Amino acid sequence: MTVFPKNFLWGGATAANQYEGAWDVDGKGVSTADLLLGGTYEKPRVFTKTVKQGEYYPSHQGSDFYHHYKEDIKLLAGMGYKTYRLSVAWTRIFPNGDDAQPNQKGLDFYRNVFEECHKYGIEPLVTISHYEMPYHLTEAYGGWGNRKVIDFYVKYAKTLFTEYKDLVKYWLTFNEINIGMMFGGYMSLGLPVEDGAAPFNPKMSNDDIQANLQGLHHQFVASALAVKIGHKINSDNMIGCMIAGNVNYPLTSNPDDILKAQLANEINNYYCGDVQVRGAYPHFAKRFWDEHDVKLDITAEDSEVLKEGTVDFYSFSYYSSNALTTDESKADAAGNFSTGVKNPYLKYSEWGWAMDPKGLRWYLNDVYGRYGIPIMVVENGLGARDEVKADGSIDDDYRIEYLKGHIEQMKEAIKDGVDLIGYTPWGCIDLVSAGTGQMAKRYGFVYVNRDDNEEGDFSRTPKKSYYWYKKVIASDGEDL
Ligand code: BGP
Repeated sequence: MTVFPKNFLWGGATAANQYEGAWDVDGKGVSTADLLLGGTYEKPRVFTKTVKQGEYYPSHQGSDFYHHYKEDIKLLAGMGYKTYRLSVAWTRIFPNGDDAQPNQKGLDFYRNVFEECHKYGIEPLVTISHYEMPYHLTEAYGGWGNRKVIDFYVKYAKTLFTEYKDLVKYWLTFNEINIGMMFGGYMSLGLPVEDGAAPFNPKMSNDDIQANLQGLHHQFVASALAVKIGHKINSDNMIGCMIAGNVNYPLTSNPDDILKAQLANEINNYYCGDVQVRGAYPHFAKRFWDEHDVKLDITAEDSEVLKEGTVDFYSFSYYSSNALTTDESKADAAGNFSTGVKNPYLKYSEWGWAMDPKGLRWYLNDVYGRYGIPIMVVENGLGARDEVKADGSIDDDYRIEYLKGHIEQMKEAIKDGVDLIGYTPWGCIDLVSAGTGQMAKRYGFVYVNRDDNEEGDFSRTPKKSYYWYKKVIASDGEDL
């Protein structure tokens, strides 16, 4: 008997706007993600309102999955994948978002991709919206700030459920739905921002918080409606939420630190999780709204829909943890989603993200204890610079070590009693990083020959971790 259940969904994950490339072919419209300039290690990505040809490398080309999907899915099958998480680009299906009819070429592309997956017995897990939406919806309607956008999303989701009824059973309504409220809404909420504004903005004013939370509320309603429709179209559909898993520890046993960490976990994780899993806002929401002068427009009908459209499973991304303190003299912000301080017990990646496998066990137990529904870890991994050796090989032992540590902790969580049903590490084939817009920050088991200077022929090479992960899957997580 292995610890991981026999039908465990081993796999990997990507997202359209970071991976597909071909941003303007076959009728695809301009998405919000297409208007983000690439950043650097030090400088965040910035938004621009007009497409300036040539300035959007590498995101406009990604890893060119659009033209490599057969080869890529074969590589995933070579590792023994049971599932592959990918997103559909909304703008391939509805180029402007409010179009009367879907774009047939976009529908055909994903049908081909899903059929290719099934050729190898790989179950697609589809994110309906991953950090992007048609740009036209932000220009003409104000993005998720406008209730009308709910209808456009629902029409889009309904089109996918209907079109791929025979091919897709696992769905996620929105990627990291909590990110907009944590960092500002451009990437996930399509809220209008000034030309040049950075998409991640941790210093939000009360007005921004109001706008973000209202946009988020519209997304909640859209998600719940999609769940209801998805179940009606196919009662076998399993539709999940996707939360950026935010593990917040108190830096010390000072009760102030403990309360601060508790509040961070409540706001960053349970605010969204509770609405999507339990169907209602949590007890602490009202105080948070009052303290930030937020007045949400929530209709009686919305509340009914939220109750009826709860998800079938809980999924989340996990990369890192935060340590929090009220002691301002210790403020040396570290980590990806962190507003916290350095945790002296952990090592940090080159990008300043704390590496904390045990945080994953903590989070799994925490959310399972709260919700009691099946859980999937749909993103996890180490962003690193890989070096191609003279003989062409890539020895990414650091990545193996990172993933091994996390799989060991998932095992512990299963022994603890958590109903964990799947694991899809992030960027299984190298792709463009969302935060920096770079190719240099790689996550893959497969190397893509393309760099930040537009050099490389997009050829694919399995890294050392490819063969390691293949062994992990073949042994159901026993041979690490
Ligand atoms: C998550 C996103 C992904 C992804 C990942 C890694 O938040 O859902 O899209 O990119 O983070 O982040 P980065 O690419 O910035 O290293």
